[in-house]
Amino acid sequence: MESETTVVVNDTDGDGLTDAQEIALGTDPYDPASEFSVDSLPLPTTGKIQITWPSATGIFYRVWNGPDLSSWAVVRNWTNALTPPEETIEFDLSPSNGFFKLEAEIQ
Ligand SMILES: [Ca+2]
Repeated sequence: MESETTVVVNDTDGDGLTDAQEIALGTDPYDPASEFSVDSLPLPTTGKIQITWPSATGIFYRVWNGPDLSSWAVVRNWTNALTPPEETIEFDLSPSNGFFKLEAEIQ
């Protein structure tokens, strides 16, 4: 059994996040393919783009959007995980929605 200190500092799967960070984010600390990342999927028939990321209860998320990598605007302010283990939101597909970034915070 791992001690709390071991969980806090170990990166068992070697993906750059500690086991404690992965447990908090809802990813698997033993699987390097289980990562905190954002997937986007254009939905041509609806004219929208779907943004999906892994989520966990107790974690708050904020979503940003911008036409380039230097101009950002908040499109969803800090919100607790609504549908863990995954969150999905949709936006209109337009040139001004070129890039998205996601922040996660344990509060
Ligand atoms: Ca890890």
